[in-house]
Amino acid sequence: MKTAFVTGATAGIGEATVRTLVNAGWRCVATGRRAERLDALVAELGADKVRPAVFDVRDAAAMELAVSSLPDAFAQVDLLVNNAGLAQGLSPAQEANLDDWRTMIDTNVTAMVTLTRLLLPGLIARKGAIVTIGSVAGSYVYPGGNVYAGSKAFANHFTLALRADLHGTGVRVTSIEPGMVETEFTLVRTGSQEASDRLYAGAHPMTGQDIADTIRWIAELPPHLNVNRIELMPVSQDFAGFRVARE
Ligand code: NDP
Ligand code: 8X3
Repeated sequence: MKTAFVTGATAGIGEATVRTLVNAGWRCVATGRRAERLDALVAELGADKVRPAVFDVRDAAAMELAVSSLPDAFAQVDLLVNNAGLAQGLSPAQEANLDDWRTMIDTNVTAMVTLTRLLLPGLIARKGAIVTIGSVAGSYVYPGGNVYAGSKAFANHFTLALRADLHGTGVRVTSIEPGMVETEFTLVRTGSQEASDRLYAGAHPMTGQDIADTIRWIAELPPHLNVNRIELMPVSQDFAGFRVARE
């Protein structure tokens, strides 16, 4: 049985990924700050299948402790799913809150590379795989995206760069770059359930399950095959965004 390490498993894409991988025969380390949600996953899927690891990914010492104290059954990680992340705010750069910017960089960039570096030796030893959840926001910018878009451009590109460094190791590396997925993402970004409901209403957005199915597909490809990057959107969304300001 293979083991996945899935960050951000208390909601959205990460939660669906743990459920999907476990139902496909994997074991999962499931991380997040909300312990009660991880406990619910353990109750649903079984303590032999899900190992909760409660820590804030911005706390490097807590992350290292969580990794080093994994019980034997979960310590040999074959698949890292770098999923934990967030956006905060939609203000234009000139009005944005610097604390929001730092939170996004600390979470989406610093924590992601820290965890990747920690798990890389084991992933190389086992010829494992790394899947990072980047975003279309890293390729196509939009007003108010500023640091979120920058952090996801970093995630998209760091993941491709990993592929170069891991050349010849047998480790597979994939950047998954989704568009609109209905999760708690917009609630977290705006602080408003109403704003979240409004964004998704009538848009037929993707679901966490759509992305989880993609992760499972990639994770279970034959060892000679690597998906470098994959961009997904709901049919209702596109990337046309040029504007002209006129006097
Ligand atoms: P959710 O808000 O539903 O889930 C985010 C997850 O990240 C939660 O489990 C949360 O756990 C975890 N997380 C956030 N901050 C921290 C932290 N400091 N420490 C530990 N865990 C943290 O959003 P999504 O499922 O949509 O987001 C998952 C990923 O997908 C993110 O990287 C996001 O940028 C990306 N993405 C999302 C898209 C969308 O439209 N929804 C589109 C493209 C990419 P907890 O709060 O319990 O700590
Ligand atoms: C999340 C998708 O378009 O809201 O990365 O930035 S978007």
